[in-house]
Amino acid sequence: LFAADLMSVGYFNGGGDVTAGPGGDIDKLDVRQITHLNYSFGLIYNNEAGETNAALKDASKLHQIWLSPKVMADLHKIPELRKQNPQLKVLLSVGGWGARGFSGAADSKESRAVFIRSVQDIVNTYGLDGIDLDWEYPVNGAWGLVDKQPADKDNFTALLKEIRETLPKEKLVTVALGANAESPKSWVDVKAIAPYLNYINLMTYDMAYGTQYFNSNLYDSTKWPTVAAADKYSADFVVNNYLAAGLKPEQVNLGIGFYGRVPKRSVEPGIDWTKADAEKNPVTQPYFGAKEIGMFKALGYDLTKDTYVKYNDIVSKLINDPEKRFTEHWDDQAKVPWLSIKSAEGKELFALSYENPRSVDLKAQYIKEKGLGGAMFWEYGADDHNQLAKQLATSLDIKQK
Ligand code: NAG
Repeated sequence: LFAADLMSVGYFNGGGDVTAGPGGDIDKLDVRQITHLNYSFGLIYNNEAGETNAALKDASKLHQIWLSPKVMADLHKIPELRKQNPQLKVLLSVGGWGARGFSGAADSKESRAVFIRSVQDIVNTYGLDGIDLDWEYPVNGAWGLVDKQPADKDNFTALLKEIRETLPKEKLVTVALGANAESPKSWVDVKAIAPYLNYINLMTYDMAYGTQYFNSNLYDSTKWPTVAAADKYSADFVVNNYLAAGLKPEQVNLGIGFYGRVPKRSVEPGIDWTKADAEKNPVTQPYFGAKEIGMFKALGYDLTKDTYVKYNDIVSKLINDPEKRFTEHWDDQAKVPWLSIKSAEGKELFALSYENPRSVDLKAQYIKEKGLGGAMFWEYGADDHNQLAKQLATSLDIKQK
């Protein structure tokens, strides 16, 4: 018996991303380390009131996919890139955090047809192997950041069904789904969409919000516990939620963040929304003071705006800090590394958790034990000399053919 070949699906932020920053240099990508490249992102022409990108407001192109000049230039380089790894599959990923237009594009048979026509055009023009949709999120609309409606759930199923029926069968159709426990319950009909998809990428990261310390812990930690039950997340918990909703393990890729996050609770009170008068009675208090906030600011991070730190910057700026202000730790329950800093009073403060080759290897072992399809990671431009992608390829036994 031979285990099926495992996948390593690497997102690459080429076009620019609200969180990950400006698009990276496609000429620096080592695509021998991955099986699938999800080039990010195509966006959607839309008429949402909150749209700030003027280019997306062209009414004559409503519901079509918009590619920025940088994205188009990069996609023209894909044939050259394939020479490194002839087996590589390349998909355009549409959406990302804060991307508008999905709710409208999925809304009716007519709007879906316009969107799907645009998918076909792009796949054909650039000779791509498929399309990936990163709708964050149907029904929920990123907690009101983008337009949403209750019908999104069934409209998403219809959209995926119609894409599958339109694209040739050898083209890949995939999605990224959010870690939130509500996603497999009320946002996405996972059982209904699964037959139309080659595989599903689970975004098992971005958990360092509310009263939780860790960002992409494999399991819960008793040393650094999450206070409010609703905030308590781990990659294993998310995978189990999706499997319980009816997905087969082999359809699912485990998401790995090539970045860390400073816990939101370091700078914001933690609220347990199940408690009475919750907002006035936070269950945790911020533990960073002016000194810690100022230190991150000097390193280039405004923690009131975002808490995202790329792995390559964690290595060069934090671990290799010339003033040695950060201390490395390993949490053997969470199975991820984290860094501490010393408070003015000499107290050890949790600064951020992230992934390193050791945690990536353990996630690969988890993928094998659970019988998952493979790994997905966000995003290749944040890797440090390809060491996380290389570790993942090695641990998943991905060899160049
Ligand atoms: C997700 C988004 C991405 C964002 C990242 C990190 C994927 C596939 N998509 O919300 O736009 O930058 O997480 O927060 O990861």
